[in-house]
Amino acid sequence: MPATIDEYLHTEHFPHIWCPGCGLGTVTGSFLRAALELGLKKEETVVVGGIGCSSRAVGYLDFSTVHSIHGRALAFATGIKMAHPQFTVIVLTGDGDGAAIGGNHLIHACRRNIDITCILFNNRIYGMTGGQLSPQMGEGGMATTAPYGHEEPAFDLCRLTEAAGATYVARGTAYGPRELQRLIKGGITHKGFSFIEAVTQCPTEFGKRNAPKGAIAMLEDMKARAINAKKAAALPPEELVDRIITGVLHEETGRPEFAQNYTDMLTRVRNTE
Ligand SMILES: Cc1ncc(C[n+]2csc(CCOP(=O)(O)OP(=O)(O)O)c2C)c(N)n1
Repeated sequence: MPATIDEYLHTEHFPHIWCPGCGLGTVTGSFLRAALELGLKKEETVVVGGIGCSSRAVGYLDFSTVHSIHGRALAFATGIKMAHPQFTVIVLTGDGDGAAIGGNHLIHACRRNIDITCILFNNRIYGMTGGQLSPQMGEGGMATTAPYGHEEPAFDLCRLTEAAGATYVARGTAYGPRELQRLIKGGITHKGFSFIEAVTQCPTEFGKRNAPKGAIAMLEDMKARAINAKKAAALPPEELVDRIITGVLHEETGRPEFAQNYTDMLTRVRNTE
């Protein structure tokens, strides 16, 4: 059992590709501390990424890892969980990877309530490919593909995944790595589909074109906008505009879990043959 998070890392692959001030390492650190607290075994834990700066985290992790293809991390993870239901399966994905090209896989994984933990790093832009807009950018955001300002609203990914059937939904930020660690730990121990949105900063591609600029200003903005769900519940909706509501936003037990249901169905069919 690893004694430090370094034992879950391929430090020989460092230095990593992330820019100075990027929040992806902070979020990955929260995940690793949650894994350490839970004592996750490397050979029984599969971490799947798609493609993007965020998905690239899997390349530095010493679990059983798959660096898959853009948008399809949840499809790979679903196959892995169905073949090996005893494994802990975790997906690391970006807002482009998980909510744009991979958005359909996301809602169907929620609908199935398959026992996978999905951590979506939301930096509101395509970082790896040079700053194209993602569905999470929101109105007014500037991107290489929205040089005059983006016209579309973003999804509230937590409400989307709850409505689609996820049974554990939480949001944290790179400003609050300890809270994020707790939320991720809760997601991994939850039986069923867990979705954790990790709001994080991309000072390079997002900050190049949008305010606030620079990692410190972006983190201060996150701090000012974040509000715990319990405090938010006491406020009227107009006071929650532009706030980042954090904490466990939805948790439900008792709904059937897909891999278990499918295994039970196979047993039933075999017994009646
Ligand atoms: C099928 C396919 N389409 C497009 C790409 C190019 N591509 C690679 S990463 C990426 C966007 C990644 O954005 P996001 O998931 O938000 O991750 P970030 O880099 O911001 O962490 C795109 C469009 C690809 N690799 N494969």
